[in-house]
This record gives sequence, C-alpha cells and structure tokens, in this order.
Amino acid sequence: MIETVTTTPYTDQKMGTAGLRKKTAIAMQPHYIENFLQSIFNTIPSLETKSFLVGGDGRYFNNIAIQKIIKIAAANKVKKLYIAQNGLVSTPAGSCIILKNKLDGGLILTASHNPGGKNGDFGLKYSTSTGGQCQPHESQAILEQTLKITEYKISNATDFDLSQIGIFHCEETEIEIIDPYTDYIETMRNIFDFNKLHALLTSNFRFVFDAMNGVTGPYGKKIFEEILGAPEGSVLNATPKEDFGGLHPDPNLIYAKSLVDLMYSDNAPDFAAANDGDGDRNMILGSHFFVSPSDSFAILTDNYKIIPAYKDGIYGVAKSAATSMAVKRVADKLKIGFYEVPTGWKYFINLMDSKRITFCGEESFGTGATHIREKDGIWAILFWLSIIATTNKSVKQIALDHWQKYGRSYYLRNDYEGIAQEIADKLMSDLENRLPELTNKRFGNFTVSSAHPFIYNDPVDNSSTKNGLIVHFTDGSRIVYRLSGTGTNGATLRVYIERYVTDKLLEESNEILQELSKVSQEISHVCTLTGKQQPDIIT
Ligand code: G16
Repeated sequence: MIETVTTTPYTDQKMGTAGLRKKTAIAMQPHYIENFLQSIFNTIPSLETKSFLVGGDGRYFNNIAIQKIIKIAAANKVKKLYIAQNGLVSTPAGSCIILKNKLDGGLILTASHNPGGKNGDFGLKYSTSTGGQCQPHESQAILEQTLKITEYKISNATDFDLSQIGIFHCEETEIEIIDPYTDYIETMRNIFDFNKLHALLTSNFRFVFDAMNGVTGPYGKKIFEEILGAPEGSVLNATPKEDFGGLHPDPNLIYAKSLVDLMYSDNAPDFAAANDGDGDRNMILGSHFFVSPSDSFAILTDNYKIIPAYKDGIYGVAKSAATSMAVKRVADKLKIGFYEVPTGWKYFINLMDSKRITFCGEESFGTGATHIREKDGIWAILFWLSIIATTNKSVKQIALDHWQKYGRSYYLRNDYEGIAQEIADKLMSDLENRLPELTNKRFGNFTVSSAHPFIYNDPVDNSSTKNGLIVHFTDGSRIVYRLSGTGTNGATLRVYIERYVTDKLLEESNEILQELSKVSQEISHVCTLTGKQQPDIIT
C-alpha cells in the first residue's frame, strides 16, 4: 500500500561541500528525511527505469533512514535498489559499485569525518551515474524541490531484514541485498601488485591501520589481514559503530591521537594509516613522521610508474585551490596536465570523465584516481605501501627524497570554528572588498603580489564557481581563506597557509609558518571579528 503524506518544506536542506549534513536530532525531525528523499526523486525522470545503491558508514539513524529510502523509492516506483548488506558500504566502494554495475546513482548515508551518535551528525551524499556526487546544478534543483514540497509518497510495508544477501520486493521495486566488498577488492587487485604487497606485509615490516570504528574496518580486515597477510590485529578499531565508539572519526593529528602517539613512541611501527567514518579520507604516518595530505598527493603522483595500473602513463592531476602547490611542481616536471578546482570532490568528475586527469588530491586528507569518482582512503594506503615495497625506503626517507628533489611546501590549516554565520559572512565579504588594496603591501617579511577570489571555470561544462579568497606573496607563499561546507555548528573559517622553501627541509611547520599565520590574522581581521585569539584547530 502506498500512502501520500502531506508535508511542509524545511528551509535548511541545502547541500554543502559533500551532500546534506545535519545534527542527528535535526535529521530525525518528523518528515525531514522523507522530504529530502522525495525532493531528490522529484528531480529524476523515469524512475521506473532507474537503479540506485543504498548504504552508508553505519552511523546512528542510518538503519532507520535506509528503511525510509526503501519505502519512499518503492512508492515512487524506482526500478531497483541495491542495498549494501547490513547497510554498510564505504563511500569509495559505493562509487565503485555504481560504476561497475552501471547504476543510475546512490544514496550514501554518511556525515563522513563528523562525529556520530544521537548528539553527533547525520548526512546523506547523493551520487549520480557518474559514480560521484551530484553537480551544483543538480543540488540546486533538489534544493528548489525541498522549498516547495507539499507531499511525499511512502509504502507502508513493514521493515526489511538487511542482514542476508538476496532479492525481495517492496511494492514493484526489486530490492537486492549485496555484498559491498567484492567489487571494490577486485578493483584494488586490478590496480596494485598484490603479490608485492603480500610480501611486504608478511615480512618484518610493521603496519597498522586505524579504521576509527568507521566503515572501513571490515574492508581493512579483508584486504590487509586476510588477503595481504598482515598479522591479525593490524587493523585497529575495526568494527563499525553507530557512534564510532565515541571517536571523532577524522584521520588527522588531533582526532587520531592514539595512533599518532603510537607512531611517535619508542615502539613505533614502520607505517600507520587511518581512514575517516566513510573511508574516503586517509592519513599517512611513518615512524616519528607525519605526511601532510598535500605532500602525500605530490609523492604518489611522482611515483605513479610503480603502480601496474598507471605504469603506461597518467593524463594529469588536479587539486583543490586550498591544497598546497607541491603537486604542481611534480606535474610540471612530468609534463602532465595540472588543474585547480574549488574544494569538493565533485569538481574533479568532469576532468576525470574527459580524460584530462588521472589523480586528484585535497588538503582535507583526500587522494584518489579515476578508478572511481570519490576519494579513496584504502587506495592511498595501498599506493604508499607499494612505494615502500618497491623502494625499500621508510616513509620519512621517501618524503625527504621528494623534498630534496622538489623543495618543500610547508603547510598548515587554521580552523576557526563555531563562528556565527553572519560574522563569518561579513568577514569574507569585507576581506573580498579589501583584496584590491593588498597588492604590494608589506606584512613583516612578506609582500603581497596579488590577491583575488578563486574562480573556477570548468573546461567541460563551462560552469563557473567562486570558492574562497587567495592572497599570493612575492616569495611564492600563499594564504587561502574559505568557509567550510561540511560543519553543522555555525560557520568554520578555514585559513590555509603555505610557504615554499628549498633549503630548510626538516623544520617544524608551526615554526616555519608562525609569522605567516600572524599575517593571515592581520589580513582577515579574524581576531577582532570573532574574539578568538587563535585558531581552534590547527592541522
Ligand atoms: C568533503 C569533500 C571534500 C572536501 C571536504 C572539506 O569531504 O568531499 O572534497 O575537501 O569535504 O570540505 P570543507 O572544507 O568545506 O569542510 P568529506 O570527507 O567530508 O566527504
């Protein structure tokens, strides 16, 4: 039986950098998710011919939301849903399943690296047949639907058991519960030399992977322990939990603290990595060494020939504007294409589909390639392990060699969190208005060479996007300002600070960037406008 339920719009369902992200309590309001799902379906023609993947990172409220998706999709006459067994699929594996099975898209329930649980966050990433998240014009169309919705359709079927692989129906819609691992693991096997990796992980090389109680625990167990032979127990926090066991599943120096402490202890393993809640982010650590995401991306690119899938060449690379320039130096040396896009993996999709690029990377702990249309935490780890297995060098030595060859972009991101939206908006618009006056101005040892908003003109669909403000200095240093699009608590100002040097290669980033951090405050007036004397988080 299909019911038509009368509803009224919620006015806060605009998608951010990566889908809809809300406090769980907000997402649990009556009709909230129903409105959003119906709004998505309202934008998709011929639903009776369409198939979608459904799954997520296992966070609180996902199971309830998945049942709603099944019933609303069925009421809207969707042809078929592929549901990940137990509702668990990583964001990269989801993209892989959509592409391999030529699905029309997916509803991936995750707020990524944001905390979970009743008091945490809930999220939904809507992917299309590209395997990646919807484009800005598509999210705009969905937003418009959310603002005028008056009813949604839902089946009154009882809840379904998602634990057994198999096929059943809800109304006319076919529902197939699928194994979320096989397609993804096969894809990894086709990219990397698993024999070489097996030899490394069964040697005396000490490897640790922290899944942070997110969805990549079972993927990590299967790939690193069962297939590649790492000792049992190499995968930490391997069971997906609704509240991530109280962890903030963001793989960085602050939130993956126990892993970082281990890697800086006397008993440090050779290599450690962590993923976020939905498995698209990665952090790489060596013994007493942290690889910044921008450096990691540059190093992977420089070593592309090591990987069987890329040995014949790569098209080019792209990074978000906020990411350091390290990879550009590699692209220039390799004479491959280089692109700079706004923050958000969706902006890489056109470049990948048009074969302009093969790899992409972001400062926000994301790296990936054209095998899927999302960033991929496990892919990055397998790539790093392949470099180590081939070169026989430590993580630190690999990074040092890279810096000796190319110089080093010292890099920090300063986050000012929980700012009132009006203040954050004012800060950005005032700063944008002041940008023209900054050119040739001197701040301590740094002189501004140019300052402008970052505007991206997509070479494929000719769309234009403005995202963030960039200040360039005469010595090549840069400061980028932008507001985060993934938070759920007021606004977060992100300030990305970068300085390129060729001599002092093993200094502390904090020290090298101390003066520039102060300059970033002076230029933006952040302290006066927010009352904060320093960033809340420095990564
Ligand atoms: C998402 C996007 C990334 C982006 C990141 C940070 O990652 O997919 O492309 O870099 O958010 O965005 P912001 O600076 O706006 O908070 P994830 O892992 O949260 O899906």
